[in-house]
Amino acid sequence: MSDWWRDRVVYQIYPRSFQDTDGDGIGDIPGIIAHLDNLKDLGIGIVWLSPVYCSPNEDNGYDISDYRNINTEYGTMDDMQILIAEAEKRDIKIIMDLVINHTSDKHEWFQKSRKKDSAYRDYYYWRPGKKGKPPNNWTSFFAEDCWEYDEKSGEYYLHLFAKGQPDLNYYNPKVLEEIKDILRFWLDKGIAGFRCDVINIIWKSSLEDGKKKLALTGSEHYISQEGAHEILRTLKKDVFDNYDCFTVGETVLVTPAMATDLCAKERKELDMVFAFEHMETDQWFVKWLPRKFNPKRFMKTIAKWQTSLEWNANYFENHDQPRSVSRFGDSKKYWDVSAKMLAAMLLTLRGTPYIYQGQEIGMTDYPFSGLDEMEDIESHNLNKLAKKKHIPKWYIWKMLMRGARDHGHTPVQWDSSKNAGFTTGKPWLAINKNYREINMVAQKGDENSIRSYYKKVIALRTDSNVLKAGSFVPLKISKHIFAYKRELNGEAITIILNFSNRFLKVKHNGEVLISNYSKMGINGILRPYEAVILK
Ligand code: TEU
Repeated sequence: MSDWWRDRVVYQIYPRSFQDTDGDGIGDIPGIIAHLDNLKDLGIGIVWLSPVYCSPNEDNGYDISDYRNINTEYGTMDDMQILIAEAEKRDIKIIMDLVINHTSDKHEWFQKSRKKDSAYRDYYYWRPGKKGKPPNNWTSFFAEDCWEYDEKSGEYYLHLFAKGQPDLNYYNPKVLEEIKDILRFWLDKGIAGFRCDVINIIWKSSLEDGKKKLALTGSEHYISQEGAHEILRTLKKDVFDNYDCFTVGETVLVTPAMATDLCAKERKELDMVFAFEHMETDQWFVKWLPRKFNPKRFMKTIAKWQTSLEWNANYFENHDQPRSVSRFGDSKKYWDVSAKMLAAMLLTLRGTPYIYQGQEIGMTDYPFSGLDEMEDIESHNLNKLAKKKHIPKWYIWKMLMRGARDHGHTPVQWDSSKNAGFTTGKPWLAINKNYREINMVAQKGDENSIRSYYKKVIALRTDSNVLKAGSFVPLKISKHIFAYKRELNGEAITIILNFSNRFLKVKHNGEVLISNYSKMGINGILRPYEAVILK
């Protein structure tokens, strides 16, 4: 079986915000089917679907109550089958989100587990408290305690995320068997792999107190433990190896060494991982503490990962992150060229590129005016915690504006009609007012648009073995310039990026394959946010 996932470009769909077809204000699977031709036209080869399984939506689908059924908001299993078949007709593979660190507390297993004498008790972590306090001092990813007391059984259960997301206990071998069955269920339906949610934290090597930290106290007991590696090897051997599929792990707090252990070919665990370090270069310790974006720090981190790992899963956006053009580019004066420059970089690094819905048209952060406009549980929890800690209101707002995941959740802007063509009903989350200027239809018809640029660079990559498989050689990282070469069998492609709003002098000889300015810059001088790809 070939490593086809190395040659394709992935597009992430957050179904809730993609396209509504039944007027309930929530995106659905028929809406995805309706846009498959659009994705094909862009040059997409793989679609990653954020969760569409049954869920009470405490964390928008990342709290699964039934792994074998589709959330009725999104459609039916028939819709899902049609989606897989229609995608296949267009040679687009579908991967699903695999959320197995936790389930929803509404999942049947947990409902049964709550009863103390049940055979399901050990599917989760239940522990008695310590002198009226939780079993340990760990804190959750969502700015709260990570133990919830259950009156009935007199014990606490562990939840590293929201209360409604109890952690599964992999010390019980039955749990892994259940998961294997679920994987086979979906792979048999024609799914081509999984994006594995927080997969490097599924094994807790002990439940002892953690060293006190600003965030995530206790994480030394569950980040990339040997137990997680073992589980991954088992899943690969017993399930994944029997299918033509691939896995990308979402791996929190990993170093390049840890990531290598998770995805080096010979270890037979995952095919690639999403690391976070480059996305943390504009924060202090946690994402809620914003730090001025420093291109050099960003580029250096990218170069470090490019040269440390054999293969990377490259991304600048996803459903947990603000919009990249607002963050790493200039969404005001240089919106167009800075979005294109980021596209050039994403698509020419070594690794599999992941585009998040709306990124290809340069969607921007949302100008929220208050917490009541935000839906995300993480933002609401952060607000509660920060208030408790007496952090001034204005600073809490600054934190929220920087970190709110809802920036990436506002509905996709399809056209300039009412509600940006997303829904005929009331959208579940506000639509960015800039949809009349920033939308898909307008950009599809304009050969100089951001979307057309994405399309061009995707095509260039798809046709180029150098860009698909070549080595990454850093050439220059200065305050604002990032230059690197991709090389394969004596052939080379050079990429030069200007991360500033100034004209900068950089020698670039060679045939220009693509520049993000419609008319070429002056040879040797890069215009603001210019990207050139040279042969
Ligand atoms: O995210 C894991 C994770 O680390 C999140 O906490 C994320 O980085 C967060 O925004 C940090 O502040 C995954 C999913 O991508 C996310 O959507 C889920 O909420 C989470 O797991 C729980 O399943």
